[in-house]
Amino acid sequence: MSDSRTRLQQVLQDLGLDLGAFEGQDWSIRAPRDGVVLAGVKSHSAEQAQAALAQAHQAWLGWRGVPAPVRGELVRRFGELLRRHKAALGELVSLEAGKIAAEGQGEVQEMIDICDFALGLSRQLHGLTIASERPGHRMMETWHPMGVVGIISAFNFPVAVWSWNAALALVCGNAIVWKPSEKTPLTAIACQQLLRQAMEAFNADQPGTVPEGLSQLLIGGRELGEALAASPLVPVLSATGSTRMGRQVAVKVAERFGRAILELGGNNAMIVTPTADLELAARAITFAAVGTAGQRCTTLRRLIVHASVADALLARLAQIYQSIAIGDPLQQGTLVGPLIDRAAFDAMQRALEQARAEGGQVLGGERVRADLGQDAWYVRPALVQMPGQSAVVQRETFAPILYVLRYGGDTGAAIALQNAVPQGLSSAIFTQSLADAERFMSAAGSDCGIANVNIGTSGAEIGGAFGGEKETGGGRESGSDAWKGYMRRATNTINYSGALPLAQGVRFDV
Ligand code: UN1
Repeated sequence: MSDSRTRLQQVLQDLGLDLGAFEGQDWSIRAPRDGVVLAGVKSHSAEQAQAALAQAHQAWLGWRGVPAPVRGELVRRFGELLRRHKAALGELVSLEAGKIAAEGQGEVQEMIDICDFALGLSRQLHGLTIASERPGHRMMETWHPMGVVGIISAFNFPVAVWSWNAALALVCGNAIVWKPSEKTPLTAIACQQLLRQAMEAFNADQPGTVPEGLSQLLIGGRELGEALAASPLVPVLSATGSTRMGRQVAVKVAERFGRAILELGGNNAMIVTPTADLELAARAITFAAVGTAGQRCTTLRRLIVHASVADALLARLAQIYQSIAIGDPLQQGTLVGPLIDRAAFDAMQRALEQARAEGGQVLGGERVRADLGQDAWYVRPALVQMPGQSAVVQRETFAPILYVLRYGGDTGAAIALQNAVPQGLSSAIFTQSLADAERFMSAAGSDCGIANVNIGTSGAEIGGAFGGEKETGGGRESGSDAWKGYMRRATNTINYSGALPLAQGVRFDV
């Protein structure tokens, strides 16, 4: 296995990137695949953060006046650069976040997809025309840019989640300030530099279109996130991460009546009914539960399976889990790469201990492939049969642990179990029964933002709105009309009648 640092040099060269300005001693970035230190980076100070916000605000004052379809052209150019550099940027994601090659590439594809979506959207930021009750009047809605959009992103989708926010925010006429996870600043630096290249090329063709400082990157710890949450220069703050982080951000942003778009923890379940295609379910469960080493917010964490099919399904899953290829994420054929770091491994072991204490039967979960690096944390994904939905099952542990619960009786019991956790991101049902599928998607069904039928809980396309309810935070990002979260709505009433009739028939004669 080639050394991660050597591969990093190659990737940076392919991307035409220079880490120079960011190199420093504040902290080290490790490659999860072999535990090797990739680089040292320096963090931004509080003063630098304030200066970046002021500069972004200044840039926004110019950008909001650029026609939306012209703003779309910037995002189109960025998407072109991503296409050109997909292989290298995808590999950088694998090096820094430990994702297997296909998922690193997939993440960049997700960026390209959202750029295409945002480009089309730049010509469709429509408002309604509304019938006025008064003669000679017209009512309509206009959508306007908000200002600076802050983006806090997590290590597990180090570039795609930023791009959902960035691409929409930019076509909607906002400036952006990004605070990536401390664990993945290199991919953020790469994206920022590629976006910069797109801006420079655009300005070379059409001078002065993109204001200087429109996109800012803040590298550092939670104090920078707090600065974004507190600043009145940030009317919208989109934050992805733990429920703990989201709770702090939400309160701070609400204190100043800002808008928070929150995408927090998930505790996603799949219901398997007696009529399900079990082979299809087993494959979907495996991708959703062990993909990205269980470190997606949409990872399948709870399997709620009907007692009549549980043994057959579990036998098949145990077989797959035993044979799944775990190892170097950059090696072809690997399906499960490493956990992000030792802390993630320790948290997983603690959860498994608690599960045992609560009566669980654990299969797997142990450390494997220690030969790949002393500080590289690979695990066999764990299948854990639980007697009930006890405390550990109700909590999100960011690791490949699948808790299995059996249900008897009808699908209503399974739906009730599914909804009886604090989180509400993604959910799925495997069934051939139309009635069960419809019930699951109905108002009395799944309480999650995503409710799938015969598909796993993870791997959403960018065209739909992404996000969830309850402790997941309620935010929506990416497709559908999520763009409205990045704009403000003005209601305009225009009177061309020459008279002044009042609404509700009010008489006020002067
Ligand atoms: C996340 O884990 O934060 O649906 C986002 C999915 C991906 C996005 C996950 N498209 O799994």
